[in-house]
Amino acid sequence: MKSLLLSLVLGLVCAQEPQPEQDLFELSGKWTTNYIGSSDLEKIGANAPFQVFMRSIVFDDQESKVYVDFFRKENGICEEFSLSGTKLEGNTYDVDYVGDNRFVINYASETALILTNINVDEEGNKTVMTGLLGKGTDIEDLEIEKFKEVTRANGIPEENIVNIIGRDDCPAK
Ligand code: SES
Repeated sequence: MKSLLLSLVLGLVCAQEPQPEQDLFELSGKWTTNYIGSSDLEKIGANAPFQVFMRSIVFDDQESKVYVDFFRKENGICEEFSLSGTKLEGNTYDVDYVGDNRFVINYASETALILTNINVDEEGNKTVMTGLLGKGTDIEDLEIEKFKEVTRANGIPEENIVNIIGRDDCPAK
């Protein structure tokens, strides 16, 4: 019975998976970082570069661009970053930020974005991160489950998931 329920839940979640070439333009706008999982916890700790407090993302698939706006903390001070990146094939995007980043959107809905980012820093260290972005604090349980699943599939243990929105005291914008 339990596994029946689980497969029903997984089936429902998978059915909403974006197509590889889905235009994400309509999901452009306000997004907040709710959770990040990381193969390296040091990259998402206080004052670390990937403790990213997202504010907005614009997917411009026509021009193969993406625009990401967020805050991070440096020495306890909120610093805003407005970055642009390039869309590669599928839902993969390339952004320069503390090294090179390749991120893919694993799941997209009106209320949640799940992404996986691979960062290769200036020293050549590779870090795999997953992010659950939302429209504020309320995210559906199913979407949190999906995020945990994506995180697990990337080899990131559950104890490496950090609640980011709870630490977000940077300007709302
Ligand atoms: C899980 C990583 C969160 C940071 C700025 C490059 C990396 N979120 C995006 N959306 Se793109 C990106 C992050």
